[in-house]
Amino acid sequence: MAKAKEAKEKKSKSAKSSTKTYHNFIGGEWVKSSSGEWFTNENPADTTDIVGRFPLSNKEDVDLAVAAAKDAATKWRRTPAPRRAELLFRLGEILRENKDRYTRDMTREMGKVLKEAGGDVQEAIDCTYYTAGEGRRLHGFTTPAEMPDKFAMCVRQPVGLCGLITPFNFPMAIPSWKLIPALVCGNTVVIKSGEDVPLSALNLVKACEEAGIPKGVVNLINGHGADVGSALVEHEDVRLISFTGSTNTGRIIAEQCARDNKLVSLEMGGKNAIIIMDDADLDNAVEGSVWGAFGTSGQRCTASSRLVVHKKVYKKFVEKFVERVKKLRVGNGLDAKTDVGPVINEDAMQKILGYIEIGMNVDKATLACGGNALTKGEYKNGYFIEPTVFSDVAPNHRIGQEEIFGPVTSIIPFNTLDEAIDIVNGVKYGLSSAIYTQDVNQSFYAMQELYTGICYVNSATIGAEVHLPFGGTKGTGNGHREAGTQVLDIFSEWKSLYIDYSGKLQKAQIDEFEI
Ligand code: UN1
Repeated sequence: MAKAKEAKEKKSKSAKSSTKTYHNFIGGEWVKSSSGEWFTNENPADTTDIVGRFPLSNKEDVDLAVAAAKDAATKWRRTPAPRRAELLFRLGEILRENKDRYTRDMTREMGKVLKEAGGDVQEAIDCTYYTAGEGRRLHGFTTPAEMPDKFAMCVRQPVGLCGLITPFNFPMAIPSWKLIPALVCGNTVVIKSGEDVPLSALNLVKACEEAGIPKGVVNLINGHGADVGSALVEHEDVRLISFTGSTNTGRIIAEQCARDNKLVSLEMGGKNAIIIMDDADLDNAVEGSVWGAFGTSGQRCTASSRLVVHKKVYKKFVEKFVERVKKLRVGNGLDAKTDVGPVINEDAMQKILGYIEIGMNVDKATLACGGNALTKGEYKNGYFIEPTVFSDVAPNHRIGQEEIFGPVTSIIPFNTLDEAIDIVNGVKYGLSSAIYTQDVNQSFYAMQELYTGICYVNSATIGAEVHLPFGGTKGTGNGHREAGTQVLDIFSEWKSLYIDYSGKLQKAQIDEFEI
């Protein structure tokens, strides 16, 4: 793993002088890193295609960004929320106008096919419009006080300076899920985006600048998690860390935040499953399973990495599914004919191939199709893996338990709905689940019993919309939800207000009131 990183850094130093150069955004200025070093952003479908070079930042840069966010905090907090929201609506317009350009940039740096990259940008647009509307709501509540001539109410206040750490798989949508609610609530932010996809977050931040969001309110630092991410997490002026990424990193962040008494919201792994009942519309279930398992090359926290299939339709389903998967076209996401793009980098490729190895040689499941890296011809400069299906997987197999985050899915047979529910729930994660059935009783029973943050009926485990809460149970998170109005509970804190207009001392819980 370290080797791949080293190679990448070496390459960055030798990047051609014609390579486009991008900067950090600190206090409203586009600046290089204090080290003066750079890293390159490559197209994972063709690593000879260099998207650009970005500042390789360190703690010093984080300190500057945090100082800028701190300076901007009071003015931004005191800006009326509807005024803050006006800027966010303007941001939504800019994102909409530039959607095609952002989409291409994203496919080039991340690899997902153009249609999906367009969906990712669209999700950022949806999130921006939806959450900007909160500028005229941010509802609190009033409630009666227990004393006469006394008023009680509750309002939201910003938490303060937020560090936002985002992953590679949704390069614009996930930064927007954190940034927009943080801003509408009146916080200032420092973003550390995924180092494999720095351009999409930069496009979002540039659009914030164009929308007129004041200097210092939004700051962006590029670089590696070990340098920039941890400096942000450890900085004493950062009040909240919002993180999406791996469970291991999330745990380290949570431990650090606990020591420093920081707020922290975590969105981590998943091992999502679709149940396919014997009465399901099989063709529909096959289409949904292909989309859920291989969309974004399986690199979604919500990917359908287990297909739990009723024994009565098992053979038929496996046949139809494998036939359909074999037809998927793997290739460069910029080619409109491609169904499945590359995976993000060499480390990811090795990890996924490692799991395929485990599936074959440790779990001894049946490799129903795929299983190979694609390394020749059009694939030779990218990170491509064949869409891979394992059948006859047991619920406790490693490939049935651990998050693979790649184009690999496992088919597990079952006999009864209760058994299927136990299989779905029998992993350490709890993000998303789904059931295909025509039976209303079975679907409601499953919705009740599946212990996940998101549950679908007659569609795959992916496809969450921005106005519903997003997040998971158990090892997926720490109880928070992004999106919806629920995200406001991450980026604001409640303040209870009591106003006594009786003109005398009244003691709650002590004074008696004569009726
Ligand atoms: C993720 O899975 O990493 O629900 C985010 C979906 C998208 C967001 C996914 N709207 O599939």
